[in-house]
Amino acid sequence: MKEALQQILEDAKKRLQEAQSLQEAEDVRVKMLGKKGQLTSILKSMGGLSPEERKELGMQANKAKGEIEAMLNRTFEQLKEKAQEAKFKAEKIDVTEPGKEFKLGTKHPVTITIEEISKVFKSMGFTLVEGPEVETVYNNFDALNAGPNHPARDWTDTFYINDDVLLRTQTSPVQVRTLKSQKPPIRVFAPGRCFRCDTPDATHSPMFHQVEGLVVDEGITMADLKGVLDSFAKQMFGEETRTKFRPHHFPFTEPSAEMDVSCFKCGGKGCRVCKGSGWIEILGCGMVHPSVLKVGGIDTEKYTGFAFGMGVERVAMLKHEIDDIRLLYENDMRFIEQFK
Ligand code: 2NM
Repeated sequence: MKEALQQILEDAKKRLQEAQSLQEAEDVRVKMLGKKGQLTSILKSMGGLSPEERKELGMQANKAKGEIEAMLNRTFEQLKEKAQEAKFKAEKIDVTEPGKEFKLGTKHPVTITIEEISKVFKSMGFTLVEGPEVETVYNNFDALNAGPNHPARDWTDTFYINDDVLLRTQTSPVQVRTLKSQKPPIRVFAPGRCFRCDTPDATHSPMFHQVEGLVVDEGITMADLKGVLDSFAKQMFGEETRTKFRPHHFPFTEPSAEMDVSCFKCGGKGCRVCKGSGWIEILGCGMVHPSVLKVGGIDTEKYTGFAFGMGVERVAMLKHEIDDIRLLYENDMRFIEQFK
């Protein structure tokens, strides 16, 4: 029995020295001191011994148990420390390591252009207004003097939701809403997305952006229109820019005009950007038709107004010499990142 105890003690010592993990140490504890452990079975088998032998062996067994427990505690402590150290080592942070590079996005060229146009009109006292992309046929066409037989209303040119609702083909319905909700003096501009049923090509996209503007007050004339838009052209394309107005037709303005700017690339000599003419068509404009003002309940004896509209993609494409509108919607970062 004594030899057996000695053997258990040595065995425990050896196994605990070899234990690499807390689980291995726990396995040793169970094997030696557990209910079915080796030491326990020795204590159980003492029934057949004489009282003296039992006392002697009991003492020795308890001593061995104490020693094993002490070894176990030490081993547990050491292994816990080791595990803690390994954890710290794995979590160590090198504060001198350079930071991970992260990529900041860039603004889309259409957004940049809207912001540039907006800045100019804000500086002239215009207020930004917005309206829904899903509009009534009335606000998009009827209120703008484009009656039931106007060609722009054709279902092949317009995305109709139903007979009375469509995707706006221009931002003018925002001006209609403004005329109905505000009293003169009115000075607003409306940037936004528009939709037309076009097959995409280098210059057409079924979704595009416009910025339109509207001024209504007493005594507004074509001279105000020309002054504001000439000033816009100079702020947008450079102080040396000249403008010219050509007669045109729009259903919602009378008279109507298109404004050309002298080519900001060649200064008017003729180049690739202006297709050799020295001039670039930039926007449509005119004096708001009295029947449009009347829709807004505005007294046409007292008030007059002018309005204008321009394509944002067209301005962006001219400024940055982009030759295909589809490049703006492909989300190719190599393209987008060029406009910082
Ligand atoms: C253009 C050209 C000319 C325009 C007119 C109006 C309204 F609602 F006041 F009548 N808003 N926008 C207008 C005038 C738009 O875009 C080429």
